[in-house]
Amino acid sequence: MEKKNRLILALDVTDRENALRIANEVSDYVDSIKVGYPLVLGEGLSIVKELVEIAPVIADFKVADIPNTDRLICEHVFNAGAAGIITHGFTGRDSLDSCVKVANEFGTDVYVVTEMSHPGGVEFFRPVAEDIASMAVEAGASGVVAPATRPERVKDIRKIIGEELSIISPGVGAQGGSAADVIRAGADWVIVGRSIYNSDSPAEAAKKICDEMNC
Ligand code: 3DU
Repeated sequence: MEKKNRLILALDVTDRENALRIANEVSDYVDSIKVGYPLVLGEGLSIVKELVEIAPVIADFKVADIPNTDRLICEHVFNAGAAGIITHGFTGRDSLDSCVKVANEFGTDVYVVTEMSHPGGVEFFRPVAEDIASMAVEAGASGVVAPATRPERVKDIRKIIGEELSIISPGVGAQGGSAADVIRAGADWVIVGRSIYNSDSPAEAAKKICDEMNC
């Protein structure tokens, strides 16, 4: 993903019309659009084909299954035109390897969740986040997902993954995290949903976050 604005839009609206309107309004300010279950279950995977005309798409399906099922999911997503996919890592190295293999065939990116940004994200993830980050490096993932609500954890995870992998970081705005703080802590991109798509002016909201990060 080209680093221009350091902002990824989490497009968790559930209908095509709103999705395309918001995506078009913020396209100057975002490097990528993240879509997940809310929009794809609402409109089908074909929405990805439409959104890639506006910006590169990351599919946030938090893939977490056996290697064969993971492979099938990744193939669908990349055939639809997504430039990247978000996977879990707790399912183990063989499952992650399967996703990375498909991504390498398509020339796309795999981002692995380390520790989640919501309060419950510390319950089970905290003790394994570092191990998952190390595994992401060893498996040849493109990057990891780390919590903007805990910039100190982004710092910890950056130490483990080094400079080659990217950190994409959700939790800014509605979840309480600060874009500037988490970029300072070592994130490459922030992922922002509600603060943008629920705003009366998504473009102004996106611009404000960009300005905070000096991009
Ligand atoms: O809180 P927001 O509305 O800005 O949306 C954050 C997005 O990032 C949303 O799509 C959510 O599913 C995703 N996400 C997290 O919030 C936290 C994680 O650890 C991983 C993904």
